[in-house]
Amino acid sequence: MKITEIETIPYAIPYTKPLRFASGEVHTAEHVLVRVHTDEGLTGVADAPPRPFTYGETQKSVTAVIEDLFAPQLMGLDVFARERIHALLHRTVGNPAAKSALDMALWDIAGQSCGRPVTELLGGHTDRMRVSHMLGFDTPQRVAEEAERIRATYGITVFKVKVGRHPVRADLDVCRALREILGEQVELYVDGNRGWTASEAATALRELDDLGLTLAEELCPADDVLGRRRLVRHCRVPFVADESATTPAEVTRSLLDGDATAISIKTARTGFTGSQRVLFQCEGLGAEVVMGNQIDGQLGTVCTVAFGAAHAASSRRAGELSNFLDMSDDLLTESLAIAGGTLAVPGGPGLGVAIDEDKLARYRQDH
Ligand code: MUC
Ligand code: MG
Repeated sequence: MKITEIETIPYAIPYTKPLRFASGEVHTAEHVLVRVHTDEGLTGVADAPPRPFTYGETQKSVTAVIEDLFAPQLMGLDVFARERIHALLHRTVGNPAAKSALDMALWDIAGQSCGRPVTELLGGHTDRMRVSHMLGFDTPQRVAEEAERIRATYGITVFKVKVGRHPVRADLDVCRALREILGEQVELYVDGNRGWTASEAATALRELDDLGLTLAEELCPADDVLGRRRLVRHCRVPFVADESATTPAEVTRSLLDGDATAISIKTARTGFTGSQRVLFQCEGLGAEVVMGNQIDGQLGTVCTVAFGAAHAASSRRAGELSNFLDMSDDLLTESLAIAGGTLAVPGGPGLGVAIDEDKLARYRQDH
């Protein structure tokens, strides 16, 4: 089955509530919908969420690199020649969201062509994941109110708290308020998006020691080589590398060098093929993984839960699957529903979802 056309459709959907964190903030989902068409009439779809502050990609760069470089190289290739396709894509450095969207759209086609969900092709371990909700910067009272609302509405009891502000106290107060108001039954962990120095992070972890945090993510830059290693060595919970370890090679170096003891896997930046490489390496090296969220919409979230649920090691911890709740609208014909603190993988062939063409026409920005 041959690739005949690749569409890149920029679209913009506002957030009802912006997400603020140490390395940036997001007010509008300015993503690119990628559709791969074939000579057998099957079409694969995936979403590319550019994050300029982390990977340097923008909506325009994603569209341009696919249209100008990748699409001409991939035209006419067999959709199942994944290794050949990846060899071509990797002749260009960077551009993780653009490459990942192409990879996942091809898996969508593979699933459709054999009538099975992608999650089964990837591993078929389970059909759902527990959900972790991400809490952005705000006052202690407002963050706690949001967490209470999310727990009451969706049954979510795992929260990732964004930290990395100055003064450090602002974040410590938020974490303490969450524990006091939500009680011992919720799981809390923190993500600094490299906002603190290693010594600020060490002080913060000491101050939060009694809160029972379960993970600490990117509290300081991995480029602060010795400080970061010292921090990781003394951290009592798994220290997660997210944006500092975004390829299988970076993951290996990060774990072997002592820059991290766990890894965040994001399908938006390693697709399904690269995410499996990262996951299997982590298993081989004895490092835990978390399914992370690149501030995905519903289509991106479907990819994350499909991958996470497919393997024992990626479904063990709650996955970050709820950022889409703060979007004012989305593109899928059927909305995802989080209930009882879990999200089920859609059941149909491929990714099991369809794009609402009326909504796409409303939000697309290319005409
Ligand atoms: C996270 O885990 O860091 C913020 C930026 C991004 O790309 O992902 C988010 C969440
Ligand atoms: Mg992170």
